[in-house]
Amino acid sequence: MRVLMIADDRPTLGIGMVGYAFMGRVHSQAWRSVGAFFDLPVRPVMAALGGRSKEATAAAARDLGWAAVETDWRDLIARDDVQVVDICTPGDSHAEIAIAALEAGKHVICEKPLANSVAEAEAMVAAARAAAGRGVHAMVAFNYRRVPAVALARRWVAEGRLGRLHHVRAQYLQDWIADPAFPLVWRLQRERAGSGALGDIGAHVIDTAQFITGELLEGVSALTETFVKERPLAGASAGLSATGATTSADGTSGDGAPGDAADSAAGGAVATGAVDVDDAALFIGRFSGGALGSFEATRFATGRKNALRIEVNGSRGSLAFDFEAMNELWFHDHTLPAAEAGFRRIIVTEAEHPYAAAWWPPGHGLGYEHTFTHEIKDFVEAVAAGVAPAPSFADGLRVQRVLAAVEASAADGSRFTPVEES
Ligand code: SOE
Repeated sequence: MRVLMIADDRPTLGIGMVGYAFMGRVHSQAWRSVGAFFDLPVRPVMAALGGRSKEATAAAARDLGWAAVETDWRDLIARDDVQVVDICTPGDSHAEIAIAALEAGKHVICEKPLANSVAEAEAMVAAARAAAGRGVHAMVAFNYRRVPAVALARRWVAEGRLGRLHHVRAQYLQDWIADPAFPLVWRLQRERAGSGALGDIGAHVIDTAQFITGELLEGVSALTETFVKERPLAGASAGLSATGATTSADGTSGDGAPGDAADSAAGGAVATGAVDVDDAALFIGRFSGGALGSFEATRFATGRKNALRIEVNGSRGSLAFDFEAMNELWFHDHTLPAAEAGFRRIIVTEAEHPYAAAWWPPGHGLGYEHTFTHEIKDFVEAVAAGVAPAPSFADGLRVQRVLAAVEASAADGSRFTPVEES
């Protein structure tokens, strides 16, 4: 039987990924698929997967398509076949891993939020700036920028189709921890995650709003709340939950994504722990161009699964997006006569729409995973061209500063004016 070897003389780009829960799984899908749908100048090679448990990491590497396993991320960074380090771990390890990788001359893509504090983010920006001088680049993974409809929204704002912006109304609504029996996974622990809904999905809301408008939030006023103050401790279990969140033997490496099931012993008394992060954050803000913004990030919006929503109102028109209908963008052209105007639905799957030409014929639609493939494609093209990918660590620090301002405002009760009793 003749075996035809497909010649591929492109340079390779060795990838090493740390973490294999929900983000690790969707990043792996992106690394596996990007070369099949985009004509890249280099060929990504999924060289090694890093995780603490040798057995669980080896199983994940086999399932997700990684060639080798490292049980210490330092060894993964040191590998000669790794030129890129992809950080898919909880936020408390982002700074240490990213700085070490950059100093070792490895390009870095790091999941959001960039860090668990402004100080950590500042150190990461300093390391990224030093590395850039050596041709080593870093990107923070705000994947919703790579939804075709979101990228089209930014394009239309930049083209002036909305005119002067007056309002930005942005929400990120989930409901996966509304059940008090949901365990105290790492996303609900300040030490691991830095904050609750605010840093997890509020970071997306902030970055997406700034990305679409091209303006920066200059000041905020906020409220936060923790609705459930005590939760069962996350038990010890192994295996993939429904959404791919992996819990290792000690139950701590679970991504804490939707579906991380509590596996406490059935029937017996369940140990509990205090929740020290926000369950919901609401804040208002003013953008650098003068627009007013209202924002919401909550994982208690029962009935909303992954509803990242944004509406932008301008003098010449408005647009509206909801990730739960991610292939659609609603646009209102306010320059039309009122009798003909109103929001119309654009199906963002035409070849001239961002990223769409790489996939299916119009109307067939994309999903959550494709936003990561687009993100990885843009990252690889930038690194191969020797230019800084976006969003940069400095962009990630900007979001971190907004997160810190929200927390400071919420902590300062003087900003909240009680309504007088009649
Ligand atoms: C959990 O809220 C989560 O997995 C986030 O961490 C991701 O960033 C978001 O894309 C989906 O929901």
